[in-house]
Amino acid sequence: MGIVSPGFQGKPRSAAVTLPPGQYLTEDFPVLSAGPTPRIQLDQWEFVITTEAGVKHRWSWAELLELPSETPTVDLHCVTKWSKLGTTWRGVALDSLFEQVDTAADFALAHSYGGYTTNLPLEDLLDGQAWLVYEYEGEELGAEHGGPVRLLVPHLYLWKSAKWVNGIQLLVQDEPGFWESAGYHDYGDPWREQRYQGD
Ligand SMILES: Nc1nc2c(c(=O)[nH]1)N[C@H]1C(S)=C(S)[C@@H](COP(=O)(O)O)O[C@H]1N2
Ligand SMILES: [Mo]
Repeated sequence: MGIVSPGFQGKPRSAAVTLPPGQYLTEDFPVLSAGPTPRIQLDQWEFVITTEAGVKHRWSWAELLELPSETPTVDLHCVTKWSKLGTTWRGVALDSLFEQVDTAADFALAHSYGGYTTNLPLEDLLDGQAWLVYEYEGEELGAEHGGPVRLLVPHLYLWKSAKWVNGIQLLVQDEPGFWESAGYHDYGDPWREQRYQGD
C-alpha cells in the first residue's frame, strides 16, 4: 500500500464513461476483416494519392517513415457496437501527405491491399483527424489489425479506418466503398448513430 496524501487521490473513480448511443465497452481488440489478411513486403509497399486530375503522389515505406510522426490516443467505435477507449498509435497525419497535393475534390475513396474500399469527405481526413498508422501500443502494427499500415479515422465508425491501406483516390463526386455499397452509411458518425444508409 502506498501513502496517499489527503486531497491528492488521483482521478475520481466514479467518473462515468460516455459512449456513443448503442455502443458497449470492450477491453479486448476484436479483429474484423471481410476477407483474408494480405501480407505485404515492406520493400513492395507503397501509398498513392491520386487526384481528380489523375496526378499520382507516391510514398515508399522509407519515405513514409521520414515524415514527422504523431502518437494519437483515441477511442474506437465499431458499427457492430463495441467501443474501445484510449488506444495509442503511431503514424503520420494525412495533413503531412496532403501538403504536396493540389486538389479541388471534396471526396476521398480509400483503397487497400486486398481490394477493400471506403469513402469519406476529404475534409474528414485533414486538420489532425486522420493518420496512416504503423504502430499500436508501442509495437509494430500486426497484420490482423491492418499492418504494415492502416488508415485511422477515429471520429467515424471503424469501418472507415481501412486496414492495409495503399491509396486515396480523390473524387469530385462521392462514390460508395465496400460496406457503403452494402447499405452502411456514407458518413458514419457514431455520435449520431449513422450506421446504415438513411440513419
Ligand atoms: N482492408 C480492410 N479494412 C477494414 C476492414 C476490412 O475488412 N478490410 N474492416 C473494417 C471494419 S468493419 C472494422 S470494424 C475495422 C476492424 O478493425 P480491427 O480488425 O483492427 O478491429 O476495420 C475496418 N477496416
Ligand atoms: Mo466493423
